[in-house]
Amino acid sequence: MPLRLTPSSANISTNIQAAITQHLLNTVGVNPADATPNDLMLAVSHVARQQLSQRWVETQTREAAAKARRVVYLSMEFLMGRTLSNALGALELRGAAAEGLTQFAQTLENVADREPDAALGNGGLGRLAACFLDSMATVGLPSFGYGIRYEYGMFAQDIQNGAQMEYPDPWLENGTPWEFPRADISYPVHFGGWVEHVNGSPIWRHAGEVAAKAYDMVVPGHGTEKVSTLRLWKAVAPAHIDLNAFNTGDYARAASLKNEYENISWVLYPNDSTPAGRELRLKQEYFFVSASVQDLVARHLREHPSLDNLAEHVAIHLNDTHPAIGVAELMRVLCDEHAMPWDKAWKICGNTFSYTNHTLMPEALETWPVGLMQHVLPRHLEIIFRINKEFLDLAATHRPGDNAFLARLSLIDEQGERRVRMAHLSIVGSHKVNGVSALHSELLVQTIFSDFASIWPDRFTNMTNGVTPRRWLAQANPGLSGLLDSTLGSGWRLDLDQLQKLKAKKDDAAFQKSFMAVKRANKVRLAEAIARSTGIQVSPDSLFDVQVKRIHEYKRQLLNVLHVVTRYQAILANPHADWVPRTVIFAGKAASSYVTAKSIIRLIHDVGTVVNNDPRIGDKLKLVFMPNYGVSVAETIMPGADLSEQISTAGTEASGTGNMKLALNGALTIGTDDGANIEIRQNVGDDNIFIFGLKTPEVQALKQSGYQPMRYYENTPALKAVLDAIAGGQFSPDEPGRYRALVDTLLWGGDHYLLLADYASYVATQAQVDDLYRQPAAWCAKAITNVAGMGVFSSDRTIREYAQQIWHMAPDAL
Ligand code: 4GP
Repeated sequence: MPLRLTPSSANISTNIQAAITQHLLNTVGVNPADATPNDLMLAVSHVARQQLSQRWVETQTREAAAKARRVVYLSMEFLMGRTLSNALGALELRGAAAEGLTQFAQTLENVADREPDAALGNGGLGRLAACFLDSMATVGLPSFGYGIRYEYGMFAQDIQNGAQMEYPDPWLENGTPWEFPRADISYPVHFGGWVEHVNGSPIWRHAGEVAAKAYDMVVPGHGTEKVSTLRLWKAVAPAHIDLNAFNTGDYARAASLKNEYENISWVLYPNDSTPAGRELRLKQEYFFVSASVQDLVARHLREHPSLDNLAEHVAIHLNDTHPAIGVAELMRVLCDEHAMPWDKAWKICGNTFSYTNHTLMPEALETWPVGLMQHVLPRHLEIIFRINKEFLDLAATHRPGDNAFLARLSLIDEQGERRVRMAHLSIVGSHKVNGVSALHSELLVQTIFSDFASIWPDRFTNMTNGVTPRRWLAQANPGLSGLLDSTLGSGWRLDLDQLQKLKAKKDDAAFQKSFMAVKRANKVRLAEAIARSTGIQVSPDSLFDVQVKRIHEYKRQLLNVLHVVTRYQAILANPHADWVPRTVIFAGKAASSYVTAKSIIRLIHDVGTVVNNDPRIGDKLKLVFMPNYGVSVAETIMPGADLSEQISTAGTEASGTGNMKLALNGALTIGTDDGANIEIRQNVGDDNIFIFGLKTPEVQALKQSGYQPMRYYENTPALKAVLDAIAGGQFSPDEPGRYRALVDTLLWGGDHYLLLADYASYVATQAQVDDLYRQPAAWCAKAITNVAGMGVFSSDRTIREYAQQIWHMAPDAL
């Protein structure tokens, strides 16, 4: 029976002002007449929270009664961003809230801006997890996301003298109205010690224990009353830990002991980080996985008499290898704690787990030293050894006598310090393994996982990424959303394929006019944001050329800079030519320990300082770097972009999702044939995208034939001039040698990502971009065609594919 506890959102919407006033008085504790924007943010959040809380209770009640099959999505990262606008959108209260706030002389935008981002992720992987939660709730998939309630999320980036500085991100400092602490849901998680075998039964004599406490965030579905749950675990020292120290009056010792335990959920690790603190990272992984497995087992046992049918009721998904220890943990729980025979437990495991790989970068493939694992998780190491033995016995039957094959497949890397390969554990423990774009999935089975694919060809599959149109179009781009609503109706929010119908409008002059007016307004908004965050004035009449993503050599922000300098030199050489004014916009964080990436950020600033202040250039070229890239900054950038830079070396970007967000908001892509760019090209048509550079097989062939970057330098005068200018200190006159090493590395064997090989093709393609931009109607038709072709990139489509092909669940079943 559906529960209805307080007025529905329909009632609230008619009287939201009263509800806000009530929460100001009763929850926030301020006089409505004195309410600040922050108070109002809290009050409106509580109005929404109340509604969502009811939906949460209803959904949970229904799912428990139906003993629903659920998906459990394990992820170290959930890059949620802000919640308020999305929640109001899901409750269809955005208009009412905006209206209600006028009584307090505030706009919804200004109020929503007070909420800090929940930046519990590094980049694409974490944001994908957030889009997936939105889609799981929206398509009605019984689901739980599980992660860590980091006290400090992704570091905040500031720029000082052109250099990145990192600051802590205390997003919980003032509390958050969006979490529901579940005081009763707490599990012990153990570490260390040794294993005793008593009468053949293993007993883990652990040395330490920490409590995992649950904090829930409600994830609202759109167009449905269903919600999903993101359950985040906080590490808390067990009560007995500090008791002794307290009793003897040694408060400092008590506090430090407490810290030792609680630092497990203290801070999100930036990826690409150094080995320092790696033990803590392993503990984080096990901490949240163990708590989540205990939680799902407890839930299962509330609804079923035993764990025998676990695989029929739970699908556990590993978002990359970070939660891979879950395979060993479930085995431990089933065998050691529930006395299940190994073979039976192993079968359940295989039917329960599935795994997504997000990157081919070798340095991102996690391995843990056997010694460290022995120290932190001795019982799990034993289990991993047994899994490995049985797996290698099986593998040997495929290629008898081929020891090299077995060494490559082994869960233990025996070269040098012995290490546990978490990707191998994930593959062996799962029934399905997927990549995140067609190309990436193909490369997985051709390269790093080819040996596994030779044993289990059917285990490998593709699930091309997607993004939620609710956040990335409806919320981020109200102008375009309004235009789509009046042209197509509002159904695209839940059925993005409806955008196809826009194709018929691509040459319609009136529609083009409206479309361009929306883009122009978004560019004005973006220009204002740029001025606020950088102090630099840019013209909304210039072409907004955008590259926003983590800073990484393979993503080739440096190639973009080479083009900017090329253009700068060309304008100086030919100032009266018909230049299309351009504003090149970068944003992104570099891992704090990633020296080259930080040097690239500095170079962007140094080049910008010279170019932006050169009176001979004026508005013809501007270069800006927006600091502290995150979900909220992205929501302002995506709608204002004309050109989307997706220029990774072919074969290196697993998928990309920024490419989808930008095209969905009407930017044209300049990109390589890489990741999901290929599928974007297929969906928008070759004529509506700028593809340049070497293709994946050409990259492989060039590398094999002995790539010589120096030849490109010597044979391409423009390239030589650019590299000489950078290396010679033209952009760093205060320290002329600042970029010498960066350039020398490119020239002398360090151009691993083939910037020099792709340079000429890139620059020539940028000229085609200019040519098209000179023809506004032709440009606009292509931009509209891009939006029209993006239906397939909704994360609803992706989630339905996961549900059908991997998790074996029917969306909307309840
Ligand atoms: C990213 C990939 O680099 C990106 O291509 C992909 O779109 C995204 O995952 C989601 O699948 N990887 C990461 C990471 O963010 O930390 O490995």
